[in-house]
Amino acid sequence: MKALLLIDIQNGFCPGGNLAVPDGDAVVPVANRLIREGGYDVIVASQDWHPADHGSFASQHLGAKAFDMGELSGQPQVLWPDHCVQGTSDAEFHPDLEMDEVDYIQQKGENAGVDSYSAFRDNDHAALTGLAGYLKAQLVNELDVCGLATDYCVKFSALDARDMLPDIKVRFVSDASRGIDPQGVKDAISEMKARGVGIVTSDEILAD
Ligand code: VGL
Ligand code: ZN
Repeated sequence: MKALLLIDIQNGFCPGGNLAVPDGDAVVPVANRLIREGGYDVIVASQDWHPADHGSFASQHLGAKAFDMGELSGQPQVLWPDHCVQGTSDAEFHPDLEMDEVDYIQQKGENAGVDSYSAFRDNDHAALTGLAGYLKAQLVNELDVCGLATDYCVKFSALDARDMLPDIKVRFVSDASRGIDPQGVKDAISEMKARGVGIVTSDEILAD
């Protein structure tokens, strides 16, 4: 069974959003083509879904400003602008993303005390989201990962898929993803490659 994992294609990470990724909305038409024509049996979308007082927000740290380094749950933490707060339009999926074909939505980042870049588990690895169990139950053996942002949630989700589902073939779809920092994207791609994640384009997938 082939699955597509769409990471955080939400207003907050697109132009006009609170944590806009450069060119973030460019992933939407590519994701839609994969949804329609990619031949997937299972389609999952993750949704960054923070309480208003989430500890990853710079606003929750005295004297901090967005993009400073801080600490959360005993780990170094980039302090973000308030983003993807539950129930706000910032947290909604991009309006053009074709959600009709999405089988499962995995929300994450609800615990104010820890961040969750990965759609599989919190950054401290203490709590699982349930996504690994869902994919196993669906007998998924191939997983393509894409979305926003390459250097954070996409990378951590792809690496956790490798760690937590070692029998699944995992690929990163480069043109269906955008990152926050250009060097961060390069490093993320090297790290994913080194950990056994394949790198593909949507054209390669659609040509199969
Ligand atoms: C993300 C930073 C904070 C992401 C989420 O989706 O990549 N990045 N929260
Ligand atoms: Zn977040």
